[in-house]
Amino acid sequence: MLSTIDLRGRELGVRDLRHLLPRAEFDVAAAVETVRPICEDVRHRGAQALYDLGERFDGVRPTRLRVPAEVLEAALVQLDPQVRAALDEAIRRVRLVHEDQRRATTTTTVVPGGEVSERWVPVDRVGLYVPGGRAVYPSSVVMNVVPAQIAGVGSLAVASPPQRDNSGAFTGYPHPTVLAACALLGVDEVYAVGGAQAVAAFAFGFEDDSDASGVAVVCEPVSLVTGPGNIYVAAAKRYLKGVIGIDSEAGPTEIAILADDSAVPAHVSADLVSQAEHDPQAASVLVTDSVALADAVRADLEDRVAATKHSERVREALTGPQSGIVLVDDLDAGLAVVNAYAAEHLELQVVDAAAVSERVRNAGAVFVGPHSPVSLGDYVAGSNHVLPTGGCACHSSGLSVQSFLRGIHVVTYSQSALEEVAHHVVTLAQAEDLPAHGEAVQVRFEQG
Ligand code: HSO
Ligand code: ZN
Repeated sequence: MLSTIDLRGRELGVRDLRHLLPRAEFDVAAAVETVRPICEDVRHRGAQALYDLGERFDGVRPTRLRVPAEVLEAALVQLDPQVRAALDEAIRRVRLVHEDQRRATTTTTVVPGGEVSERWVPVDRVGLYVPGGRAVYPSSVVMNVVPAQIAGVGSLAVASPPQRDNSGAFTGYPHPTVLAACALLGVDEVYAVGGAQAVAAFAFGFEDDSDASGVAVVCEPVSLVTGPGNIYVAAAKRYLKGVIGIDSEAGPTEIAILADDSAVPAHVSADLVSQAEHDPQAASVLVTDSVALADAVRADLEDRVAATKHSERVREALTGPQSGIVLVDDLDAGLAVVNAYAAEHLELQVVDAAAVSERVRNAGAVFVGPHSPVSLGDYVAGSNHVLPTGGCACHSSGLSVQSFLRGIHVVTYSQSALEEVAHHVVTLAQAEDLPAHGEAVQVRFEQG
């Protein structure tokens, strides 16, 4: 398990490294062709399309598209008390961290009488997608809803696929633990819609006049859609980008571990398996200068993979071309590798990990030292788990309060402050052959 990429003794630049390092091929462009008719069906047939598409893709016709309040309440009442305690603690910690991300208005006095402020204004309405295929993700409800609420988003809706095997009051609705997480966070607008059709429903809105309440349910369009999903969700986000804003096109999850011979093989192995459990296309990459560690991790993986619940999925992920062990000469070479790879999650299991973490330039999130595994961050570290994948950590950040805000520049100049700089406006307007720009300033200073 885990192929070896031996980079020892080689001087490699970023371009070479990106070429040599394992990475999943994720053809979103091809999937856009698949989701186009689905999104167009939702645009034109609205609620009826959503019922039909649920039946076709989720294997169950949603009972009602909008989850009734009493079903949300029932989910909270029936939530296992231990799960509730864990979710409460996750919410508390994620709130603590994200409250520190609030942005205050800044005002810069450029010259006396000339000011530029920046106001941070929340998006009016957002749609949060919570996947529900291979696993259920109440933790993703927390990671999406908390920053949106702290940003001050006024209107917030959640969509998650109806589950085939829910029974009783939950038949034809999203997983009850997802519903309970929504209820815990005070989210009351939840839709039993999954996949590409959920992104389209958010983008276009819809009206459902077949709702059993007898009152037509109206889902207003949103301005921004966030949240992870499979390749079809990513493709729908790409197709509808422009109609809506998006956070990112989250791909299969990735873990890279930079480890030296101080690392405990069982910890490294367990962490590699933990993220491989998400998806056969998930990537688990170990970067090390220690052949002894690499051998010990491989040995540990044999038993661990055989014994783990989702063994088949994990084995496929670990034997896939996107996963492997990268052997390097030393720590510096290892850092060059992980910076070129730009993993969604990077663990540092090395001597003096805190100092090494300051040299990390590209990663969605960094997990420092022996007691900070990625699965801590997935649930209760307080950090966000919606992170850039596929190398996007080179240019993008994970989900945060900032993702739900827009900075608006507010420009206020007095007459004298404008007059003082007018000649520069006129000069630049002439240089760009846009003289009317200059005249718009000059007209303010013409006599009589
Ligand atoms: N590791 C996933 C998040 C997650 N893990 C949710 C468990 N539940 C992507 O960061
Ligand atoms: Zn995870």
